[in-house]
Amino acid sequence: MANKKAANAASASSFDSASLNYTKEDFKAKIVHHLHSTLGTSENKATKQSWWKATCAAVNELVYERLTQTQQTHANKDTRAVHYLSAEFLMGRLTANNLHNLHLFNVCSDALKDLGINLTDLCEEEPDMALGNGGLGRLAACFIDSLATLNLPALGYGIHYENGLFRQEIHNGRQIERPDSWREYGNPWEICRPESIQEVALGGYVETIYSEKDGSLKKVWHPAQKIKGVPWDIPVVGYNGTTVNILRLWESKAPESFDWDVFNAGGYVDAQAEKARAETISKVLYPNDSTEAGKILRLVQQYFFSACSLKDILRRYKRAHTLASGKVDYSEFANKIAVQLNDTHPTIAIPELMRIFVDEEGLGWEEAWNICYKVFSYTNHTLLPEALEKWPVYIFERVLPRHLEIIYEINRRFLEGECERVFPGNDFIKAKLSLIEEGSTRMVRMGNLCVVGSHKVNGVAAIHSKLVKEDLFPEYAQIWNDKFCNVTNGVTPRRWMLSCNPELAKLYTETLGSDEWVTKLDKLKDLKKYADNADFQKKFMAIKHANKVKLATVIKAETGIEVDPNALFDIQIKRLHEYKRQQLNLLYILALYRRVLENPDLEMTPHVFIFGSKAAPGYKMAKDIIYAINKVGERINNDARIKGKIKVVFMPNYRVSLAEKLIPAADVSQQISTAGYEASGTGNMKLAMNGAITLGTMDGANIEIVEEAGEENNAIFGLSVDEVKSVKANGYNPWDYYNRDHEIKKALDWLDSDYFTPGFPGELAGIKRALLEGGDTYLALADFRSYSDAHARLEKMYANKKGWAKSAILNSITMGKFNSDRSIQDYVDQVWSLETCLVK
Ligand code: GPW
Repeated sequence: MANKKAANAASASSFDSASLNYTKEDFKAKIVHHLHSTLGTSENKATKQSWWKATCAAVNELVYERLTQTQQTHANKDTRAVHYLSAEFLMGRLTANNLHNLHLFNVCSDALKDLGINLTDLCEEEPDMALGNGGLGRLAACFIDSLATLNLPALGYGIHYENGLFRQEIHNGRQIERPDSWREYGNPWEICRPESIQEVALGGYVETIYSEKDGSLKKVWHPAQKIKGVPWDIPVVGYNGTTVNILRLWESKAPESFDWDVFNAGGYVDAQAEKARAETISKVLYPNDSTEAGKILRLVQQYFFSACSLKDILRRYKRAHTLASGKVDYSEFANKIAVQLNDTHPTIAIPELMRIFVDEEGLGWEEAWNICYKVFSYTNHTLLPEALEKWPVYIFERVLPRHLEIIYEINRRFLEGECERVFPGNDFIKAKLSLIEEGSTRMVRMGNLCVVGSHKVNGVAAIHSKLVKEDLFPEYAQIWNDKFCNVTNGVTPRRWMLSCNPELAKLYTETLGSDEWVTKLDKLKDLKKYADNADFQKKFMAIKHANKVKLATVIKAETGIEVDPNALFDIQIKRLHEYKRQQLNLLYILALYRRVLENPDLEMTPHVFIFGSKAAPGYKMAKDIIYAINKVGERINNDARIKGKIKVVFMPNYRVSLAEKLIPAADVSQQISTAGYEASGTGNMKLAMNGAITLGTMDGANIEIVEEAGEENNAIFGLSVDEVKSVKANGYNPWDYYNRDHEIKKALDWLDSDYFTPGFPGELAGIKRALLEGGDTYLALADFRSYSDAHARLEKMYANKKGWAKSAILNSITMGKFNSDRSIQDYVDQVWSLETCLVK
């Protein structure tokens, strides 16, 4: 019985289709129908892209039905909902994900097979929806998957960038950025909603009007410009498929009416230029991860999507809460609306809601504020000073003059109220907590505004939340201790196991006799008894090997490099940043290469170092590190003396769909940030779930990962958060390490030669300089020896096949905590107090 159930759950399409009354034949008919009637082509002429779009159209028949059902149910019940405001949603591809969540993957695959088409191939037709930079944007994508899966009323709000994150090409080892036009040939998942267009204002001046009647002062904002926000909806299909929520992305347009005067005056060209300016707002995603661009356009983007989203929220609220008198009853607003700010990027929503309440809806300040802070909550994702947003006051004056006044008023009331009560007369602390930073250029501190204007502030891993409370905002924590909390990040097992590693998923489902783990990831712990089981280990390692074979093919196709699937696949995939320390990985590669050259008979497991990473286009050192990885790789990969013992692969254009191929094939997951700098990390979770062993520091969520999986099953090294603090406090001198550690010296001097860049000495010397003269801000040299020792421990572990299999299995099956469903449940319990709403 258990076996039969397992077989059904794992693979039989009869199970899938029966649950939805969708048979293979139905699906075939629908695809062919859409090929004809939607795509206007026929079976013998259709391109792969047409087949893909026809398949999406067939899936959408179901998606739209459920979307409508869900939205009606939420509206009828007037449910409390969370609104997740994020400048980034890194969705990747949606086809396989939607099919899995509807339990239609196997039916669809079989239907297409009959039509002579391979579904996996077809999925490759879909361009990634890369509307995000990295972890923060991908987290938002995992979270909306979990919100729908948990049947929670939720909307994602963001920007409909015409160009997502740049496409990376590598030319002679260097990163070149190319535009990413993800919807050039149409996107079958998005629906334009002209009926929900919003208009927002920018610039201009504020007029103060004195009322003769009651002596009050009224503020009237006379904006200089209006921008139209056109919503595009992406259905977000929950696993099991009953709840379909909406991700609403705003595209900027010039309002129809704007240019008539100019137009009639013969200003056709000016009018077109004006139109182009309006459309610039949603043109492109800023490619900076964890650093601030500080550009006016970025603030305009932030206001544009925050203001459009709030107007949308208010429109919906008013529909349900307008009294017979025509007045709106705002007493229920904070009970119905929760707004989560994904980092400080949408902070401007706080003064915008105050402006709407006070200037437009006629609420008193206190009444408005009492609603406002209860609505908002804020997630902090970094402690890096260069990533904490600050906007010059002069930019605010030009772009959002009324909002600046409101921020001043929030600040005045805070400093004279709560702040004065807890720190009476303490001007030093008041200056620190002020929403305005004084100085030659006065700045608005968006993080401080978030803390003052939210009822909850959370970090994204236990250690990070502690540092947010104790190091970043300690005085605020003295004022509002209970405001601060932790929600450890998570990732969706639907995309990051079920969909990207189907064979492993099948093994787990068959062994457990159920696929419950896909939502209740903790269930995988029941497999613990198999961690030592020779047969299970064999199956597990065979799947890993097959995934490595597949990846080797991709590597060959993308880079021309041959790698041996029997070698250890050691993977570091994440944005390029000095704090993430790809340069430390590179230093070790240099040291290892030298060891092999000096001792050609050195016994070692062949080792493939794989990188995937984009650098912010303006981040010189990051780009230099990419160049160095490629140049060092070129030399090593072509050095016959080392007999293929080391390979270095830099995979170009790292993105979600590439991550889905790399992660299932990883033996080792490098998570080597300087302790205290990586807020959480989420790639660490994805890799561990898929059976990679973590080579990492005690930073971010790594701490919680090894707490679950056992330190003995991973390779932990390096300074702890407290040790990093004390090393820095005692005056760190990287030269000491250079002078005392022979391998460090040799590796750095090598970079300062022309060994890797023949004829161009010193091309890689910038890295050495940053680590020595530059002071090695991220303590790479301090951690090098301990890192090298951890590598040695890994090698030893890998040599013991059974031991390795056991550790890999234990890593994979103990990651239940890092299911994003658990993160969302934590938000529900600690921050949002939402209720599930079942949709028929
Ligand atoms: F700087 N993160 C990111 F905090 O991907 F805003 N982009 C960003 O701009 C920022 C943070 C910001 C990442 C963190 O670096 C990573 O540690 C974390 O796991 C992720 O956000 C999701 O919380």
